[in-house]
Amino acid sequence: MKVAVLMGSDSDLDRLQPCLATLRSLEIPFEARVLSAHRTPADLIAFVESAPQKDIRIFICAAGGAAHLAGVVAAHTSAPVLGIPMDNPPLGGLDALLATVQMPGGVPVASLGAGAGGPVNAALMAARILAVANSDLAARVDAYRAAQAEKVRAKDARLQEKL
Ligand code: RP5
Repeated sequence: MKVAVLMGSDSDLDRLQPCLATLRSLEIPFEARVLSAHRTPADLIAFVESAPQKDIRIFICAAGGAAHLAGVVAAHTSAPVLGIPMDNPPLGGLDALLATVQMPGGVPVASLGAGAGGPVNAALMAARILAVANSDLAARVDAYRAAQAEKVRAKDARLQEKL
């Protein structure tokens, strides 16, 4: 089972690296592509329609501005679509967030948060969805949470030493 990570532009890539790193750390195979709902619509639709043959089960779609990427993908697949509103100027991601959360009934897109948490949480949400039917992955998701808690405890311990 694979995840597709789609971005509307290569200008989104740096901020998406934590998403790719999180998928790698959870051993989730993925494809990452620059595909635009506006600039390469035919290529985007061809990719989405070919996804079942490649065992792609979830789409993560990151776009800024008008952010139609996730909605267009959701119109062409029955798989879960996770939208990441990218925080671009001049409106700081509010534009992309509003586009992502205003999908009409019948065409679901789940929106992750704008800002740095969104890309990581998109990977973790994809992992949690796939983990429903994959106990090995569920164990890795549990381990991720445990490691995260351990890091916070270590930070607290360092703070206590300084006080
Ligand atoms: C969106 O427009 C892209 O996802 C990107 O976030 C934004 C700007 O794209 P570029 O003009 O940098 O290619 O479609």
